[in-house]
Amino acid sequence: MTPLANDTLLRALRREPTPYVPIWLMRQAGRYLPEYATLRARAGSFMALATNPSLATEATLQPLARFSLDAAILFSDILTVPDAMGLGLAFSEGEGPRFARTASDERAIGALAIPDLARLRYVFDAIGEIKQALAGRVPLIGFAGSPFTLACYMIEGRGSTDFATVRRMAVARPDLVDRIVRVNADAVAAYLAEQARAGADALMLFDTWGGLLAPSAYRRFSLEPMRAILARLPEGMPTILFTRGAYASLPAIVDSGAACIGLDWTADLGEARRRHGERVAFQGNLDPIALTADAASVERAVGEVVAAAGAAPGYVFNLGHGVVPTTPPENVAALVEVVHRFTDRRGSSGSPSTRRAN
Ligand code: 1CP
Repeated sequence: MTPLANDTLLRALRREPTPYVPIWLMRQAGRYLPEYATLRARAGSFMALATNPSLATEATLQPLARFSLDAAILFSDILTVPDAMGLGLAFSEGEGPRFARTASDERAIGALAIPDLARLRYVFDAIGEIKQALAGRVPLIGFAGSPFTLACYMIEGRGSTDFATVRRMAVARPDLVDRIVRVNADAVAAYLAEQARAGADALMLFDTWGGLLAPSAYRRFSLEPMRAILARLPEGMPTILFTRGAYASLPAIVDSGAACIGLDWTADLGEARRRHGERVAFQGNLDPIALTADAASVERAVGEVVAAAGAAPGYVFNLGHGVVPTTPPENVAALVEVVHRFTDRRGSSGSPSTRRAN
């Protein structure tokens, strides 16, 4: 396998020193980029784009062509796994995901099974094609949804602001929620192991909705299944766990087995690093909305996040959640440049454009 020209992300995940703080962004490919809109229109739909390895490769590389990001993230979606379980995923323009079938009662949840990974072959093929196209420039992050976050969409069939049906079921029929997250954990463990075999250099679990739960329910229905997945991944694989809105559970999250913990913007990054920075790396946590402000404000906000993170190894710059579609691409360019400049530990030798290989 080609050695990486820029391995700052992998070093930071291992809490080794890096010449500067690596940066990548959740949803770095996507709707804020005009070339993404063009590509999506050419594909015809989000799923047509995501299931075509060459087009998915193109989408993955789009942000890297514009910005000196230190990692690529596979262009796909967390909901491809329940789709492969037979729930029938569709994305309509401007609406978000919809499943044709839900898994919201005892019969449907009982019938769920680990999907045949051949149905997700397009993802593994995309990883192979992306790795070739990257030619070792930067590492590639593979990912999956957390068992609980997947369950939210599987039970309700679509997005929601509060997932009240799921939270009611967690109280009234915890056995059903246990069952669905257990199947999802088995499916995600197999899926991520296959992503690693296909060439992913690091793996991330996206737990967007675990923070909706009370702490004890979070540990049972979200954190425990994530821990089970992490324990089954190949030895030494760098992993990132991101639960939005669960800062109160951080000590338990630090024990999950993940190498790196993603924080949203409501978390205290400085406190997290002081308390747990010897055990895990951290990733985050600029408010994504900050990127819709003027350039001087973006620079100030980045300075605050970088100061909170401190100089110790084991830190990856990111937003506290995904890039929002109204983000001006120029602000992302400024962000990447400012993070690299503010965190350069090599003194004044070499400008950012000459010192990085990507
Ligand atoms: O219309 C479009 O073109 C689709 C927009 C879009 C994109 C670009 C969706 C629909 N998914 C994606 C890609 C995607 N999704 C990635 C690609 C890699 C990257 O650049 O980061 C990743 C990692 C995801 C993960 C994802 N999908 C999550 C977890 C992270 C998060 O953002 O919270 C979730 C919850 C989803 C579901 C989903 N997919 C798409 C939408 C609009 C949603 C949210 C639906 C909702 O709850 O309302």
